[in-house]
Amino acid sequence: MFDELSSKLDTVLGKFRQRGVLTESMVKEGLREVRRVLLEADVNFKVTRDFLSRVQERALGEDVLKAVSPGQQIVKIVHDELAALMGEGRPEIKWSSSPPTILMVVGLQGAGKTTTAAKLARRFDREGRKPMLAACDLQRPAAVEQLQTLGAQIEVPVHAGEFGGDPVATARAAVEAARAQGRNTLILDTAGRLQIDEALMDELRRIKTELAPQEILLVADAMTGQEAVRIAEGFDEALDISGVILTKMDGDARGGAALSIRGVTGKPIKFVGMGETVNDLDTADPERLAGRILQMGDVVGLVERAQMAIDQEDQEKLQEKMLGKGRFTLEDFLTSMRQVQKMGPLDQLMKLIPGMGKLKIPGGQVDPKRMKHIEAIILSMTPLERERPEVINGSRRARIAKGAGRPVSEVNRLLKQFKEMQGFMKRMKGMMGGMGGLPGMGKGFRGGLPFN
Ligand SMILES: Nc1nc2c(ncn2[C@@H]2O[C@H](COP(=O)(O)OP(=O)(O)O)[C@@H](O)[C@H]2O)c(=O)[nH]1
Ligand SMILES: [Mg+2]
Repeated sequence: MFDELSSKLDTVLGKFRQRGVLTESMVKEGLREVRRVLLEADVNFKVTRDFLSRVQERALGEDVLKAVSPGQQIVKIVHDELAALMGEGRPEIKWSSSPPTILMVVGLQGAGKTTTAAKLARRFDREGRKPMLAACDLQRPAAVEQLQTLGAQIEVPVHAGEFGGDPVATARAAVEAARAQGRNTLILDTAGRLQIDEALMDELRRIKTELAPQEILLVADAMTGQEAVRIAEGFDEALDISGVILTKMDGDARGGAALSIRGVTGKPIKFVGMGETVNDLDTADPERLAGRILQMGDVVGLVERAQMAIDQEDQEKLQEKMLGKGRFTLEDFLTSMRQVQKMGPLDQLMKLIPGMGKLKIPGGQVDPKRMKHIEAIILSMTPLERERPEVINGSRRARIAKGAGRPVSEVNRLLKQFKEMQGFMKRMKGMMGGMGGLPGMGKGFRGGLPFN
């Protein structure tokens, strides 16, 4: 997601990072580049203009220009302003104190309403709520059927209206059904059109008036770029929506839609659709969205996952060895490998690390069986050998192989990989040093390890 926007911003902001002391004209020139990137990524021009004027005002402040590393500060300002633009904190659902909580899903035809309604039901069900789906799109016979199929798949009851019937009456009956069946969360799937039209808005307004839903969530297709902004404006004017769900963010959607919708309507992006199955719905965290746009990596996600698996102290020691002055030994290799195993697939983790997204890691995943073999080999080494693998000569290799019950070729392979990894780590140290640490990265950075 946001790949295109990310990598472009990365290039522009990279220039900032390299510069020492900044002059006013350098800042302006740099921000012109940022402007071009945002517009190219389909960010609304008005949103872009307002955004840049805020950034420029802060960036031209005395403090920044005189700072030790003004470039970095500007990157940080851009990041902060992006996060602010995306909203604050994680957007929540407004739950009703007298159930059922009613959520109305609205949007144009094909935006992903029906799919998203089912995804929401799935999520709420997993969270221990008792969802019910209501099919209020009665214009196309297939629409009701589609929701019923999805409902059956996730084992959530579906209240369906009759084809050609009155959607308002159906919605009202659905509320009754939910109450009668003790379902505390009702998700209404509504009809869509190819374009915003008065008849549709009128129908939706009537449902809104009748049911007074807690949430009116606009489902918008992220692939449509600027168009999504216009649509969001239209729906917001007619219905005063409470939030937006951006679908198809798994495709090559341009990140601009998310920024623009938020900037133009002021309504939060609450969820993002990441695929066609009922599980492909993520909560939208503004900090994370902003971070991704800037290619700072999804540091929060990375840290969260790493912390689940890794003991804090171990982690700091390891990080010091990887990125600091410490020597990285085979013993550390073993520790880190065990930790990474607990974290999940390596290639996925690496995507979360700033700048590592594009990096190809051979193999990517660690095969548990190979892990066991590697472990056996390292455990057959003496402490000296683990500390200084360069002492491992031919006869030591043979002894280690025998002890581990693995062929000598495997010992050789491991030693070769370890050497490659040390090289990789050196390069990484160089990179990290060159960047001098990125905003928000600091101690939060927890690296994965490259091996296959
Ligand atoms: N890749 C992807 N496809 C999606 C997503 N959400 C919906 N779709 C697909 O978009 C198409 C239209 O979805 P549907 O729910 O029927 O849209 P509706 O007309 O608004 O109800 C279907 O083929 C869905 O599988 C998403 O987040 N990612
Ligand atoms: Mg539909």
